[in-house]
Amino acid sequence: MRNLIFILGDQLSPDISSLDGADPALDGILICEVLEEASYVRHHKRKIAFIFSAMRHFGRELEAKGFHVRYVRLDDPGNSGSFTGELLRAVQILDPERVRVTEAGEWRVMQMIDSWSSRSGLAVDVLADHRFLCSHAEFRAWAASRPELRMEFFYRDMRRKTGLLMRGAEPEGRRWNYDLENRKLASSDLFQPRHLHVEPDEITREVLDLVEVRFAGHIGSLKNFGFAVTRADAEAAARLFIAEFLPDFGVKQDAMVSADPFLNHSLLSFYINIGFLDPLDVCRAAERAYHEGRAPLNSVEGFIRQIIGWREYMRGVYWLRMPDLATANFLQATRPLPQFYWTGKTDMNCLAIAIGDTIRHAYAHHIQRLMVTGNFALIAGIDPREVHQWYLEVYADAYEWVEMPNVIGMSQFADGGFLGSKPYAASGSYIAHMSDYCTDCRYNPKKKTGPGACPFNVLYWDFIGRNEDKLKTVPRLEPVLAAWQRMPAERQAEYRENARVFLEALS
Ligand code: FAD
Ligand code: DLZ
Ligand code: SF4
Repeated sequence: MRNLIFILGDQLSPDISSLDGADPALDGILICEVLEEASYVRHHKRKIAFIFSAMRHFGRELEAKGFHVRYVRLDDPGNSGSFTGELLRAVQILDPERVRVTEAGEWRVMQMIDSWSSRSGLAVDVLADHRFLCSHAEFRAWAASRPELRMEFFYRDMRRKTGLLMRGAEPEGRRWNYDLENRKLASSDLFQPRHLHVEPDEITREVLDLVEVRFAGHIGSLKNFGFAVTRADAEAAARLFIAEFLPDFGVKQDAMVSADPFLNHSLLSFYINIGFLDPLDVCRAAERAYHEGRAPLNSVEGFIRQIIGWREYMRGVYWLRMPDLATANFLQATRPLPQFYWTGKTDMNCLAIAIGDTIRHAYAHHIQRLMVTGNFALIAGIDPREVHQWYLEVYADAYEWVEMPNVIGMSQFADGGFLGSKPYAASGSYIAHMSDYCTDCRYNPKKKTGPGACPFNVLYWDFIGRNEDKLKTVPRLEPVLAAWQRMPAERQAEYRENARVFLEALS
């Protein structure tokens, strides 16, 4: 065998760089389900089932192309349980001349890959991951050329680089960003189309049985599992999104509705992150919808920005800042994650719904992640490491390279503002304005302190007061800090005391 090509569970694309120039007559493939990956954090059951089934289907796809695929199942006798162990076993059995692998998304796995050559005695070719628009070197150079990083400027460069929504050197419509038009409220809509649900086939059913038994203690349930586990079905999900949901994606993107966990979000992050969908192809399809009059500019621009802007920016920041990002704790938050994050059992209705959706679907949309579960953890002073671990476990699209900068940086401000220009802290009035959650809550979002006051109100001002010195470095918080400083001392003390009592009860 010439090359042993190791394909990791989030590299399930025929265009992955490790397969460039691969020849079924000369090269073999290794794909393996290993306990270490499934248990280094206790992933949601749906996440493990999705990844294993997707891996099994992809293995079949490569076999159909004539490749020799060494596919190691979790329960195969002799499975060593780790990537490195499986590589060494495969090398012994298949006797390749070299090993090829596309760089891992996660720092943790790259550390393993770096040891493979010395451990196997073979040359290991580690190839860049061309699914991303911006290479590590390009991002480093971009970051080095400016005093502070801001996604908006990075995004504009990605627009120029791809030509997406560009008219020559000018952005389509003469504006780069249409977010101002996108902050609308939404309500439950009986005529809302449904997102794709794929009935499990035999391969998926077998995986569901395995996960039910082997990961019984992990969060979530496998009931009504309907993820796409093949590229073809993921492409169908993308087409459905563009036809049915993209037109109103923009206006609904910041809304939260109790009866609709998905609204007009794409639910494509699972498939993009695992390699089933190419991010640029999805953006080009959205751009076509705009040019053909099937979706308005505010929606298409907003959607494209999330992918070529935020997604690429997060990956860039992750690799720029690792390994220090993992332990960043600018606000020195130390409180343990409340138990209700694992059950959804809390009388704060917004959290009960966002966490309930998460447990049911291994999914919550961006505003729930940022402004409900993330916001609460931030203002309650939860240890960012614990928050990070929760997000990595519970979402089916979570891989450290994208989850960690979103959590540690954007949501918990633990990087001190390296990635974003302000902490996403908000009181109950934000949630009351953007959602229908408060109408069924035992707390009152208008009440600031005292019995029945929304805990977000109390915690918000406690957060500002508690972190006053550290937040002085954040220009966008100047008006909020000024409001805190103008507040009479008794009022400040009331917020602090209410928060103390609430947090004590929490722990
Ligand atoms: P849509 O709303 O339809 O957005 C379209 C696409 O844009 C997404 O599929 C995704 O690929 C991309 N995108 C949007 N926002 C971001 C972002 N901030 N960072 C990276 N990509 C983005 N995304 C993950 O893929 N994995 C994670 O583990 C993850 N953890 C997050 C944790 C927190 C605290 C926050 C605030 C955000 C996190 N995100 C994560 C980003 C975002 O919430 C999800 O990408 C999005 O909710 C996925 O659902 P969707 O496909 O319906 O997205
Ligand atoms: C998330 C995950 C899980 C649960 N299991 C596996 C697995 O058994 N085998 C595998 O190749 N990949 C798995 N993954 C995805 C990997 O964790 C992911 O490829 C790396 O984190 C990328 O750095
Ligand atoms: Fe959440 Fe406060 Fe609204 Fe209740 S009142 S749902 S706790 S924001």
